[in-house]
Amino acid sequence: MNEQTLILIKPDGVSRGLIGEIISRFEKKGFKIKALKMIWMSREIAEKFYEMHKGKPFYDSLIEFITSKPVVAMIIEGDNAVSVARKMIGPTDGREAPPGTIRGDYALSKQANVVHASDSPENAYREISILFKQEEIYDWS
Ligand code: FUP
Repeated sequence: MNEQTLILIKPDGVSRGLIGEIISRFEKKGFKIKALKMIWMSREIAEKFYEMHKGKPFYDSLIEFITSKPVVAMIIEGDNAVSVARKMIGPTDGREAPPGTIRGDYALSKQANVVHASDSPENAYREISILFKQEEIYDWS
């Protein structure tokens, strides 16, 4: 099924010069890039984005981290985009993520894990609505 998902290149990925590498992986896989921008998340946006983690032990540190430097946000589209992108990024902890996944190849941390991808179509829709306006999204058809 054709789907959209939200990818974030996190502050560690941006500052380590991995923007091109990460975009390239999704492009080469066959996804269409529907929207792309570098943003510095405000605390308010970050809290909305990660609202499901509020109250968890890592929450304050996560908000601090994601607002520390700019991130690159993009919407990609393609067949089963949500689950395929989740497989491509790998599990949360870079130390456990298998080689070949983005986190497995570039991360050695659970927090600074280079990349985010929405975990469900509902969350993809929610996250896209938080970060993008309709006029920022390109219609390839
Ligand atoms: P993921 O879906 O793999 O991005 O991971 P989660 O939605 O469970 O967590 C969101 C982010 O919170 C992770 F990318 C990193 C951070 N986190 C921690 O720092 N410590 C944890 O124990 C769990 C998550």
